[in-house]
Amino acid sequence: MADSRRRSRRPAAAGPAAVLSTLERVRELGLARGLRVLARVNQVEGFDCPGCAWPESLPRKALEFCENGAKAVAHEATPKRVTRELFARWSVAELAAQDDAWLEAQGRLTEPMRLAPGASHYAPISWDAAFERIAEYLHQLASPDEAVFYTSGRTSNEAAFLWQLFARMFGTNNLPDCSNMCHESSGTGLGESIGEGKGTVGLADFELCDAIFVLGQNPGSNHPRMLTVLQAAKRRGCAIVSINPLRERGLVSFANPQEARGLLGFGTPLADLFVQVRVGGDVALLQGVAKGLLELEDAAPGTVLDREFIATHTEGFEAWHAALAKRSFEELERGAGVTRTEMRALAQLYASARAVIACWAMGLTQHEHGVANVQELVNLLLLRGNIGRPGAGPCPVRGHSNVQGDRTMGIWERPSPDFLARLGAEFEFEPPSEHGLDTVAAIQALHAGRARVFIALGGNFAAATPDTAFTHEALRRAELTVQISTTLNRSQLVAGREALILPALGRTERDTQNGVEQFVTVEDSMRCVHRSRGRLEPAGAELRSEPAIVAGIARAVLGDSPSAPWSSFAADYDRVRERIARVIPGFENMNRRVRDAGGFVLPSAAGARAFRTASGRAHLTVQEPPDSELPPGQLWMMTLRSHDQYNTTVYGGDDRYRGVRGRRVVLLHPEELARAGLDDGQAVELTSHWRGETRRLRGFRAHAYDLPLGCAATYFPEANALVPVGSFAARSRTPAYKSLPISIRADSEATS
Ligand SMILES: Nc1nc2c(c(=O)[nH]1)N[C@H]1C(S)=C(S)[C@@H](COP(=O)(O)OP(=O)(O)OC[C@H]3O[C@@H](n4cnc5c(=O)[nH]c(N)nc54)[C@H](O)[C@@H]3O)O[C@H]1N2
Ligand SMILES: Nc1nc2c(c(=O)[nH]1)N[C@H]1C(S)=C(S)[C@@H](COP(=O)(O)OP(=O)(O)OC[C@H]3O[C@@H](n4cnc5c(=O)[nH]c(N)nc54)[C@H](O)[C@@H]3O)O[C@H]1N2
Ligand SMILES: [Mo]
Repeated sequence: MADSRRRSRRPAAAGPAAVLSTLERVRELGLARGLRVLARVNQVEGFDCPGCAWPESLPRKALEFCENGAKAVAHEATPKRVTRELFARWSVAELAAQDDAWLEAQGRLTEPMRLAPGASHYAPISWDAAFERIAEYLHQLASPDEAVFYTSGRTSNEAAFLWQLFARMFGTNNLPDCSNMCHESSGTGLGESIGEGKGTVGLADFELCDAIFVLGQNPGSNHPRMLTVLQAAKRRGCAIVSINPLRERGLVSFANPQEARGLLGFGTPLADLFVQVRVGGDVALLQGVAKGLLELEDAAPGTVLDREFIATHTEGFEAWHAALAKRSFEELERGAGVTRTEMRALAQLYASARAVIACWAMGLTQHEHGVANVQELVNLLLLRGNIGRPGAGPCPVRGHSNVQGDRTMGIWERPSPDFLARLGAEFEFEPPSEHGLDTVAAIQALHAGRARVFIALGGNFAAATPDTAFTHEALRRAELTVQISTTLNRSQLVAGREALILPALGRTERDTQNGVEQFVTVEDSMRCVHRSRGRLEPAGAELRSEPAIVAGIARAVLGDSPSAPWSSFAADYDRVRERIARVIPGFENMNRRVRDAGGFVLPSAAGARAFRTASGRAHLTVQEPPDSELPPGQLWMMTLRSHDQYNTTVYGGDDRYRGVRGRRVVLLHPEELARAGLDDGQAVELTSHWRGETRRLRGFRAHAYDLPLGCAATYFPEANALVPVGSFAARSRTPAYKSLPISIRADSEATS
């Protein structure tokens, strides 16, 4: 545990460098246009930032965006265009030889393109002909379950609702999404423990808590607007704890660019306590903290645990207590890589805080024990009744700006019977009840030939998924792959026998249907549903909105019918929202309420201590700390985002806050470097190990870095080839992107 006041040579997060970097992006759009765009980000009458799902304040600040949000916006609003001439000049093989950053830098897609079977180049196709191709392929399938309908989390509620309706009317629940790779462990863990898969807190709770735990999250890069909220909490005396193998910059020191001090680069230290847990060590750590808490309770009975809450609202306490009693501090210290002194200090801090919020992201979810991580954290919250009262509760911080909303709309391969019954009643059909394919299962089904058509509503499936070689082979075996996208990316180039690219409008752009301007809606990480309306001139006259594209496909496949009039849905999104209001609880009067400034907040039953579990109580669950032992020479590797990327969209090679340049690097403790006989900067080869299988990657460079012994870090998506498709979290099936056993050796043939 280190003191946050220790002096550091690196500059504070955000501050002048962030402002300069933002201005640089804006200049690419032309200064006047760029500033006009940014003034609209996250405003009541503007568009929802496509960056992350962190909520906006009400009333809105004049500038509700951050450096990285500005990058995402500038990327979408770029003046560059991918035209039919580019596709005529470059074959698919030639494009595939370019790196991901080059592909994305070509700009916005402008018209539908088709790669005919056996062809070397994409060629233009009309929208109607493209929809007909899709219908032809879907109609010749032996079963609707041979089709896969993927969704990425930027998709609006309206498009998502139509998309899942179409898939189910077609006859399948094969609706994998990016959430399968993201917060699925949170949804699964929270669902079992507290009866619903979302967080229970709102922004107001951040003004009332006494401590905030931030586990496995790097808000400085991935949710920068969260730092402002942490800073405000800190200033009124709230304690902030970061539990992370890395001392992430944004939590060490934050210079708020919205304040004069911050603009000059003066940083506020945010975290009071850093617990440098080993990669994969959270279950052991949290159990150690719970042990410390029980010691405090024994020393002063009745003052530490919330006995009344435990008795009234939970079950499983005795079994949980008995299981914990059997664990020794020795074994927990080994598992966590943290001493019992630190565990006890954390317990003390937790016990002295009246109300606590626990925030987390991918550092907890992307492990084989991802669900166990989340549930052990919930156990800790339940022990002191830290749920369902002001200033307290679980807060999974979502990634994509509407990933939570897409789930609410029914994008899920395992829909509840209740949801299906309501959907079937509204649209007069019998929805399929059998569960569909999630992301991992979809890859395996495509590989085995059990799935034959793959259609993606956004995202970059070929690059975001694990086991790159296996996944690419799986996509290539498809008969038809379709990408509904805004930019050129890997997934369009790892094509099935036939492939289509359908260019979509982005968030920033005006969406006009039948001469009437439309808006869409999104749900943020804290259950607030609100409008998003773009104002920019669309990047091309041929672009269509996502709702219109989905409706176009559905109409070609299923035809318009009185119960599902697709053309009418696409013409007026109010008609889609009318249906959402009737099918999805909490959306009553959606059209009216979403027009209120700031929208409306979906209720949380767990947040009112009404747990929707079978017993009506929250569960304390018994978790087994994962085995942390590795054979000699192996390390636990996590894959991370840098400061200069949005998921698979890489803007550049500068991870500013971590002071790392270049992306094909592996970060290691200096002692691990020495142990492996490597020099800082040396060319290395990485090998992952899983159930006797190995996967190798060359062309990496070793980089000495402050992270725990026995651990390593690389960047996503460069390292995805090392992640076995079969290595995923128990129950949630989230790929174990952050606990991969690897070995490293010098790459003697590399020219460095
Ligand atoms: N600018 C920008 N913003 C983004 C994104 C982006 O790529 N760029 N992506 C969006 C998306 S989809 C998502 S899901 C979020 C992701 O947001 P994050 O979850 O913050 O992203 P990651 O880089 O995956 O970082 C995971 C953090 O977990 C830590 N960690 C890794 N393993 C462990 C562990 O075993 N235990 C603990 N305690 N910590 C661990 C890492 O050190 C790192 O700080 O961000 C969203 N926002
Ligand atoms: N190793 C490793 N792998 C990971 C992760 C990790 O931490 N480590 N994180 C995982 C996580 S958390 C996630 S969420 C997934 C992300 O997986 P995805 O969501 O599939 O991937 P993205 O990179 O966000 O998708 C970017 C593409 O979306 C398209 N796009 C952008 N905006 C729009 C839009 O408005 N409409 C449409 N139709 N298309 C649009 C663009 O063409 C762009 O190329 O990756 C996962 N993969
Ligand atoms: Mo994500």
